[in-house]
Amino acid sequence: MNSVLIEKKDGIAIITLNRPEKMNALTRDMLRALQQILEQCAADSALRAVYLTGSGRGFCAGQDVTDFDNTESLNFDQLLAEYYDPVVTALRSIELPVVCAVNGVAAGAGANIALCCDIVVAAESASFIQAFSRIGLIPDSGGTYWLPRLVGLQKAAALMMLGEKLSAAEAERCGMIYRVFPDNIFAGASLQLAATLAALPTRALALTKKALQSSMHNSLEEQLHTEAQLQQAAGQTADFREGVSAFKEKRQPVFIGR
Ligand code: T3D
Repeated sequence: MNSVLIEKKDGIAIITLNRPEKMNALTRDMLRALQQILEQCAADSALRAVYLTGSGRGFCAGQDVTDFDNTESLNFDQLLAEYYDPVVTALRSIELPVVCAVNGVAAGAGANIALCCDIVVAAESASFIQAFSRIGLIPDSGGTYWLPRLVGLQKAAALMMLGEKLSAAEAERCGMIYRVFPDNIFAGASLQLAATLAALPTRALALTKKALQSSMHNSLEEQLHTEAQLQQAAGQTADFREGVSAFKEKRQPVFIGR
């Protein structure tokens, strides 16, 4: 059975972490598979959105802790560079909106992979745990980059040092995620969000993603310059022409993603 599933439907790449009996804890094979799937998605011009979720009752429990058998000889530098960091980089650099649908608990690297996606939604029963301190590690997979930017330094420090479980409702309240959906409508509502994004002007969304990423380190002056450059690119798309025509003709635009 594949530990990461991919299905392409209506312009959406639905990627499912699939090791439900272990809460989708990540093995090296899974991380490699995820990297390869994201590379394929980036190269597929028919895609308009990515939807990442987990199978079973968890989203992802982070690194499979049973792989840490010989703790003395682990080379984290190499493990992160080879397995985790490429996943984070791929999710950030893919020129498609990425919805992360957190269907259950997201712990350790599982939580941080979720947080680096563009729009994170969660089922009401889901939760987030920066589990690293519980086993004597530090947060990785970009967690120390995203979490303080999302919730502020104080809250990030407390969540990461204490390793406490945060409910989906609290994660929404503090700005860690976009939205919580009741469990009974979560699958449909989160996929509908991806479908909505897939019908929008894909190039403009990709350029928006790029602009937001730059804003993390730019000065205002630099960011204004970046916006001007990216707007110039958006203005060259067929979707921009369609958006303006549709407005003038008082009809709904039909975007083609180019
Ligand atoms: O470079 C590197 O490699 C380092 C990178 C590190 C990144 C990290 O992610 S470090 C953090 C690793 N993650 C954790 O420490 C989380 C460990 N898991 C938990 O705390 C809990 O399992 C959960 C809070 C996620 C879920 O709790 P619960 O009570 O809902 O479920 P459970 O019964 O604990 O788990 C169900 C099964 O999944 C169970 O297996 P079993 O006993 O039925 O055969 C459990 O052992 C397994 N499982 C859950 N998490 C992991 C796991 N197996 C391996 N690794 C896990 N991380």
